[in-house]
Amino acid sequence: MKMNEALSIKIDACFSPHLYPVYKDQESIVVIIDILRATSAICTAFEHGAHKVIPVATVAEARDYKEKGFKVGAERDGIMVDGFDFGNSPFSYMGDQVKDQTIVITTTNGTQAVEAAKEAYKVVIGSFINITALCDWLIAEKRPVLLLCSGWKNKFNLEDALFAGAVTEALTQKTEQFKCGDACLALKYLYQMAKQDPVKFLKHSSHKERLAKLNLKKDIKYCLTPDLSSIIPVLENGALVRLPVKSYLESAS
Ligand code: 3SL
Repeated sequence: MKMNEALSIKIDACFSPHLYPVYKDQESIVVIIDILRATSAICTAFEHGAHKVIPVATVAEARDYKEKGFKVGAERDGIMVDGFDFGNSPFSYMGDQVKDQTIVITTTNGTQAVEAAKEAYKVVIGSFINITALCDWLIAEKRPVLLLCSGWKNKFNLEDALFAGAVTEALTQKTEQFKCGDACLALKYLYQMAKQDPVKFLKHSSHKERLAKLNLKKDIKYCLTPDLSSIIPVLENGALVRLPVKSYLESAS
């Protein structure tokens, strides 16, 4: 399906993987969002040369991969699970650790969202780190978009909502082709209140406080930094790979 007229392409936001069945359809590109920190970590791994990232929902699946010799990241409740190679800090997914590697990852919320949406028309990974490349590509695709917030244990969270609002604002500012559902319209207004100082806006958010207690302020700052990468990870046959540069450039032109 390709659509061209103004305000003809649907964009909406879903506040948690639990709500995904209510929003899902056969047409939409689903953008997985877990700003603190899974989708930021995944984008970082690709920016630092990772070949593939295999997202899995359970620690048991992650362990199976570990036993087969893969490098595996596993996080639950913000903490690295014992016996794995990485937790969920984007700073672990840098340099030689990830270059040219296939990495497996399981996290409390982000990889659950990927699991929920895996049958969608297309699943891509969004973070502030790749926001401009992602938005430019979404505009060029001319497809309905569903912004799937991973939330926290199926509840709403502020940082994923903020990013969904930022994407909605960028898409609706750059083109008139998108018609917003109420959820993403609400998040666009939220982002407009927050955008002068997103870090301050998130000051009392539950997950920011949770990570700050774990001494992860550096991670928070990094995950809110825009445009450190122009790579868009896309799900193909159960693994995240880079969206081919050629198809991105062709659709952008
Ligand atoms: O739930 C997730 O996917 C994580 O991003 C949570 S945490 O940032 O590692 O606590």
